[in-house]
Amino acid sequence: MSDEPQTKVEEENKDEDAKSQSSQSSKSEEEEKLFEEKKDEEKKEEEGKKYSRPILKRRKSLYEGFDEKQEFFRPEYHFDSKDPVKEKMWELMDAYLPRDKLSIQKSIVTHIEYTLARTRFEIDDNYIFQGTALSVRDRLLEQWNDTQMYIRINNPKKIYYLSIEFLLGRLLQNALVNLELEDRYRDALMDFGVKLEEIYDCENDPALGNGGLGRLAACYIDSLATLNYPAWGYGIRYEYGIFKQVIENFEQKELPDYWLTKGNPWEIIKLDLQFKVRFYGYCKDDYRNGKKVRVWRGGQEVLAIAHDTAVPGFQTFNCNTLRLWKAFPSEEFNFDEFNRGEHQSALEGKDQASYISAVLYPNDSTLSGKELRLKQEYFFSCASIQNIVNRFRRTKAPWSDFPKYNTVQLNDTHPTIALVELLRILIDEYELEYKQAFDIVLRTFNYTNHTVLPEALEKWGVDIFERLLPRHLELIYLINFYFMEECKKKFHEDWDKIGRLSIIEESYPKQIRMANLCVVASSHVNGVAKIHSGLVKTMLFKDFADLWPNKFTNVTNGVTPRRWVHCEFPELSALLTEYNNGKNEWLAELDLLEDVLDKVQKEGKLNEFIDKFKAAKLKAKLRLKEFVKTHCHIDIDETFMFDIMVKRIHEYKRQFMNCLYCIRRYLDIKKMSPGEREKVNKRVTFFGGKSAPGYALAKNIIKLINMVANTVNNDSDVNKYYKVIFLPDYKVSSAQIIIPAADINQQISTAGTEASGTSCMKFVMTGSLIIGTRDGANIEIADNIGEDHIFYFGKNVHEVERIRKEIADGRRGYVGSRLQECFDAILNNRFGNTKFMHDYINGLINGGDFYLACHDFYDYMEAQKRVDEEYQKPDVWYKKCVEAICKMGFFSSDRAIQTYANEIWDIKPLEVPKPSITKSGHFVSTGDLKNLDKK
Ligand code: NBG
Repeated sequence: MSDEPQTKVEEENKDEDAKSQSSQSSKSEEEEKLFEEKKDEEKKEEEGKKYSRPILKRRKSLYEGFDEKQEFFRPEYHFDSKDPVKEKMWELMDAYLPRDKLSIQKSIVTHIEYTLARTRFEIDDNYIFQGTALSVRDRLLEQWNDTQMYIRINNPKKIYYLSIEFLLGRLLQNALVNLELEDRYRDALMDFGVKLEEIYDCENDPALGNGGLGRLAACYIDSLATLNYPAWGYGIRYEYGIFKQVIENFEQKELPDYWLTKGNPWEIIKLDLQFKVRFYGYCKDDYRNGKKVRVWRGGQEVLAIAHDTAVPGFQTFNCNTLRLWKAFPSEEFNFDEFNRGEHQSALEGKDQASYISAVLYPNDSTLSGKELRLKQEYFFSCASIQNIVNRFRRTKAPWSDFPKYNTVQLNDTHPTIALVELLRILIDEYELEYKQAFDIVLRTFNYTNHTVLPEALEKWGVDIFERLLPRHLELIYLINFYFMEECKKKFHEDWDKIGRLSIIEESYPKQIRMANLCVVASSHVNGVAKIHSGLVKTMLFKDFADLWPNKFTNVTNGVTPRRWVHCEFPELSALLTEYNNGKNEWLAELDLLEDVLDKVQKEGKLNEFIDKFKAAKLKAKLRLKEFVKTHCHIDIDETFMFDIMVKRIHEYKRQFMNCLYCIRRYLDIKKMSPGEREKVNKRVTFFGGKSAPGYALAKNIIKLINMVANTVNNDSDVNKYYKVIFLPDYKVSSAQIIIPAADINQQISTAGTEASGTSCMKFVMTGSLIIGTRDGANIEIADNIGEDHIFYFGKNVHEVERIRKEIADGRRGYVGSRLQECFDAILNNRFGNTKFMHDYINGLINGGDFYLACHDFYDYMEAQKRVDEEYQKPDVWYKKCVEAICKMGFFSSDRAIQTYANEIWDIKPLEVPKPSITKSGHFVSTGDLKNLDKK
């Protein structure tokens, strides 16, 4: 290849390279300066202030400046042996699909007729959705195939993100945005008389997760692709996602969420990519080539079959894989039995196997002990590890290189068994010595902790393990044996401490502490916010931190601005692009918004910017108003302040405290004269979120909220000034309507309980302010946007500890008259028969206020007062919103992934060649392609 640039894209890159070379001379000086600045920033960070802004290579559109008719070609590969038949095929496959409107339209109708077999006379929006999605998928597949091939040839270190949940949300818009084709498709569909936005609404929302943890995994795979990391997400392809919530007679009812009613246009089922997963059975010693080995035999085998979804990055050609495993029976259907008339038993094994991946478990506290759940955990961990091991073995590198090429991130403890599975494969199948095998495991795995609540820490009874995974239990004992030896050397006779460190809890029945196992066998353990990581180190895993202080670290969570700003709030996205010189690169580098703010201020355009933001916010509020009308049949006024709290319902998150405040507000307005009422800051308080089906208190709180809402909304003295709405079935797609409409959002967990919380990031990025405690991500948001931009209240984590002790000693139990009145309203059944809350309230009053709902209430009311006052000063309010939006760069999931990559995974990006405008535009030299098999 000559040195001349072959394409416009390359030419631009070359320019950049040249620029960076010509600046070599001054580089050291500049570097010096940067280094100094960085040191300063780090110092600030130490002080708990701002973080150091990374210097990234600027992103830009891949297609900017090209005509829609421009043809793009694929990279060519050099092969050792030329096969004429293949040459012909390759020639036919050498160009990417055209991106012009007509070609897009043709591809949509072609899919409707030839893939979906629909006649021209019966095309409805659902078919248009599917045709559109399939047409987009075609484009994803080209990128996906090229990326996978490029990764295989270059064999870089890979990151595997194991998560039992991926709460993806709808995929069509996200794919179009990342492919930079949203406007083209909008135009294309407009010619069919169809609005793209209406087509988005036809997509079922894949809700394969409970809440924050699953959604985080979805944001992270988006960022991994965007930042060009060779990454795989591994999980379970559930048939039923988290249940659908309906409210009947004020109560939550759960309906099954079969999300595949319209099929799933995105997934690629790889029937040939399957692994056997064994359960039950027995272990015994055996001899292989004269060597004693341990084998695991018998039991039941099921097949895990790969269901892949392509994960495109934004403004890059890289496209990664989300691989979800679905369970199938491993043996063929038993025809003999069937013919003998034993229909039931012939089908039994088949049913049992497919149960494994059928349903996502809601995060009940009663999960432990559910055998099917442990089966799910092992099922996907085992298939994923086999897949990873096979991929590695193809490279023929020695086992000692395994950690050099692979790193695995455990998203919470649910996939912990994966590390035991790798150990098992290394020892039992490849006959490595324990020490070497364990060292490989240790250097490969990392673990993210997502909660410090003791009841949410996974433990499994030894008995259930013994039955289901007998060999894994032996290996866990072995790990623990060596670990305990180490502890004894270090802590001598401190048996309490050693007991706490042990992977096995000597309770009755004995339990395996999955979190301890993770810590022992991972190189890094991280929390998800600064305060949370601190608690992980100083409380939850204090004993471990004494042993291995350097193992513990923090990676503050982040969210993807592609979905959580651009897709959910298009008017705001357009505004930010407008003020960023018409360029949307801020979507890949959210820090740029700080420059936008500086520029707007310097040019004296801040007021104009704020006015436009206000207009955008109004549009978002009107969308929510419409949504409320459709789903709750209630009219709300968009000029009211929208006050929103959406998240899973849990005692520690304190929706109950918010509900008490709703009651307080209602009682106050009720007592006012008409004249006084006119001065009230008009508000709608929104709640949304699901309770785990078995969590009685959370369900009662939902019922109470709905009953209070019913009273408030039907009271003509009050409803002109205040309303309360419970938004049913909160999920990713409705979050995208709800979040951007907020003026204020509530993040009010008891300090020290919410590991991070990520909705607060989405709220602030779309221009609402937080009323919240010094907990989770709130703290770092305040550090970044300024404390005067958040309505803080409540006891901090140290005070919480102290007060809890006082409560326990019987020295505390304060309610006070303003709160007592709220309790009385419930106790006197003012909102209907609310007897179901009486015991709980009496418990609180009598010293059971573990989450400090009473103790924080007065301070909370004060903060609410400040919110009301400030909202009445729109100049101050909206300025704060806009400033906050522009200072949220730190909370992009791109930053979070960058941190994992640098500090935990030690992994480099691998950028796939961009499409070329000339044939033979660029070459990728390969070795012997024949060695690269399909997997
Ligand atoms: C949740 C925390 C949230 C956090 C998410 C993502 C679990 C176990 N934990 O605070 O409660 O934002 O994880 O880290 O679901």
